Amino acid sequence: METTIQIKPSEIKFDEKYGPFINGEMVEPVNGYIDAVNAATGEVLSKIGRGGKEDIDRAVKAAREAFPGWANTPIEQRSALLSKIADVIEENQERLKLIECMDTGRALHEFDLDYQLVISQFRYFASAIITYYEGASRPVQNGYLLTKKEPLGVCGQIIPWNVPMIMAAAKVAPALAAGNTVVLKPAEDACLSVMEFAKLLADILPKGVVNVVPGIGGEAGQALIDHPDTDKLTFTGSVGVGRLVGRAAGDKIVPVTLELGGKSAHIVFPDVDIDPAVENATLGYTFFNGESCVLGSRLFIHDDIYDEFIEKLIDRAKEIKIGPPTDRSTRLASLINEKQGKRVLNYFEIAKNEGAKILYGGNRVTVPGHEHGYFIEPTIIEADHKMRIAQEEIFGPAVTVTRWKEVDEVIKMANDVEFGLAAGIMTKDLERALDTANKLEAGSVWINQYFNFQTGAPFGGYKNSGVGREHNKEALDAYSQSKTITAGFQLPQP
Ligand code: TXE
Repeated sequence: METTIQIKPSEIKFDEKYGPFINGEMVEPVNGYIDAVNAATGEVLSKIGRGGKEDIDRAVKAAREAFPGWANTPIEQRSALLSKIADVIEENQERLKLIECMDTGRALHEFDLDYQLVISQFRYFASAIITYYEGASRPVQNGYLLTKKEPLGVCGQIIPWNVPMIMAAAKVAPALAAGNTVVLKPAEDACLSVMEFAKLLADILPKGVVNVVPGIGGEAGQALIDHPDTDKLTFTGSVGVGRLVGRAAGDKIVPVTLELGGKSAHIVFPDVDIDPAVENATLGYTFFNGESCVLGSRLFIHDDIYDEFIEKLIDRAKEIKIGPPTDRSTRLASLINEKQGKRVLNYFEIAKNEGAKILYGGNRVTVPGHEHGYFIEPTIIEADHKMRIAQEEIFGPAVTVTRWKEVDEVIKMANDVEFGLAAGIMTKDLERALDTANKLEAGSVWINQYFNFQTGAPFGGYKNSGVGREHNKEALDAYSQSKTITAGFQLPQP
């Protein structure tokens, strides 16, 4: 849904500060503010609240108070309000896209896909909730049994910085649809679009139904997972923090959904048309600036076409326009911050030390007027699949390339990794594609078209990529609990 962007970056007006959004309004944080900077230029765009324990406590209390009212709101009304949220995001999307573009450093054109997914999440759950409660009852001896779904209560949700509004939508929409209230902790590195979203919600939802507390992971995030009065935890981010969230949920005995990292295999069979396959592979490792958990970051290319494929992959990488994020023709822009930039560059050093060969790229690029940003060349690295560069999540525009000859061998290599979030297959042979897809340990497998996200299809990971599924009705299960009521007739006295 490409829209004609009429707003210029210079026309975006930020609030001077974004405090935590609690009980329907922006409030003063207890611990002051931190700067929200433009990832590419370093310009301070605004200030965001440095949420702490007290702010989280206030937010959880507000969500708790709002819970009975929201849980008892008729589902048709909840559904209508979710549709309204979708409409309002749609109306404001040009502005939100630009805000998120400046905040994250990602190329503006990518946000067309982001916001298509954001809006469709709210529309999908507005619709899905209507058919979710089918109501099941059956006669039992001397009575009836019926089952019903109930919401869980207050949900603590923590999201990362790479696709802030996709993450917010994937968590908030199903939680609200199922009748829960929310405390959302967005990432300190990029949360301005989420704070603007909170402001939009103030006019739609009852107070306290959604509360948003920005802040640092070890402070606001930790306080949220440790808070004794939440009934569900949901997290997207690194495996390390995911383990902390999982432990906290275990200590409290509350359900948890985790969406963690990935290192997805993209397998190229020898029967492909090389040019479109190269295009798809390139998209697979460069979209989202490479800062995506589903990146097709391990390319396995069949021996018969390896040399030609690599040559064209390099030619394609040379054409990718690296430039200012807000320029619509830019295809690769700035990583989120210096820490992430240095981490990516350090992985290239690790690769060289391991004996991997950088076939193209590997360097930081300077974009005039955006010297603060970490613009990294699309990077193609020939590597053995056991090397660290081919096993660990880099989170940058880089791909390892590895040669294969036998299908069994490539499936084994594809699965020989701690993650299992996504995978890609390219071939014209559908039977072979489906057979391979069945054998891959991955939650989503894309055949001949990488990043083919469909709202309504389950999304989540195998192995260390997480627990649970989002984007579909399974998310409604994850935010609900079932109750069985058995009613007995009184037996006539003998
Ligand atoms: O993630 P963190 P970071 C991966 C990716 C990236 C790496 C590090 O490989 O390079 O993780 O990124 C909050 N208690 N992914 O450091 O720290 C934090 O404030 C509670 C993959 O940014 O996991 C933020 O809101 N919360 C991933 C969120 O967790 C805590 C997307 C994610 O931050 C916390 C992002 C704590 N103790 C990174 N510490 C994906 N799956 O898409 C931090 N947080």
